[in-house]
Amino acid sequence: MENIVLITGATSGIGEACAHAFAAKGWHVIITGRRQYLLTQLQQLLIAKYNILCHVLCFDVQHKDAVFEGITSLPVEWQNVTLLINNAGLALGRDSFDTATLNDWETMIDTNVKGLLYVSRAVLPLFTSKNRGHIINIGSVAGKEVYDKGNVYCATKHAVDAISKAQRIELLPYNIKVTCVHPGAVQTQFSNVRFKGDNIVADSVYQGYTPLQAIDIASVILYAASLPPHVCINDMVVTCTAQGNATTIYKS
Ligand code: NDP
Ligand code: 8X3
Repeated sequence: MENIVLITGATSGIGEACAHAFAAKGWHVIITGRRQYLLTQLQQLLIAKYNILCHVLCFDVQHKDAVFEGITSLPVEWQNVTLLINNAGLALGRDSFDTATLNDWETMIDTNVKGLLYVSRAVLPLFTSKNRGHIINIGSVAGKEVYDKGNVYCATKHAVDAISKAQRIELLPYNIKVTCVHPGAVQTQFSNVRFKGDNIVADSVYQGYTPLQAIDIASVILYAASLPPHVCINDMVVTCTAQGNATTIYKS
């Protein structure tokens, strides 16, 4: 099999849109997430709709052993993976530094930073052994600027930015591309998760302007993955037209 992509966080939002976008172009996909039933549903849909192969790995990226067990157990034909999209992530809460919940901080750090590190290291031998590969990390505008009550979420996305830069220089000897995509506001389950099921507040995040949709970011990721072997997009900040930076959205 040629052109295999492993996508973390494929049960929703940007990751799910990536699974569709890559499968539509004939890529075979390894989809991962914590919710097995959604992974199974998506696997069936992708196979039926795009006539591609799809492998499911169900794990929580926070759990180091589960990540390594899952990836090292890939059937041999799937070990030819050429692209990793480190997308699984979340924000929890929009609270001031002095009142934010420590558990929320820990979950964001364990998922967005440590989870991304575990998955990257687990997949890496499949790239280095073949002297090729592409890692696309999903950062955020929150990894470029810090906003009020963004504290630890912003810190985790700044870490993704730094990790991407480090991977890019340190993996040069293995001919591995590293791209970091930094979206602005994308209308997904992100805000429902951040505001812990308060869907009125979550919906209000996307009112008064036209936000990005998950497919917009998936299209950009697909573009970055489709360039010739000698071309690597290092870094992309992608917002909707109404958003100027992490804190400025023109609402009508
Ligand atoms: P969604 O909430 O729609 O999707 C998040 C995905 O991450 C789900 O598939 C979820 O799967 C997975 N996930 C979360 N925690 C874990 C975990 N511990 N282990 C494994 N998988 C996990 O949000 P988005 O699609 O918007 O978010 C995707 C990425 O994009 C995140 O990294 C986010 O920070 C980033 N981003 C989002 C923006 C936005 O405005 N939406 C803007 C900038 C960046 P499951 O629950 O099944 O495990
Ligand atoms: C998600 C976008 O603006 O809530 O990373 O940080 S934002």
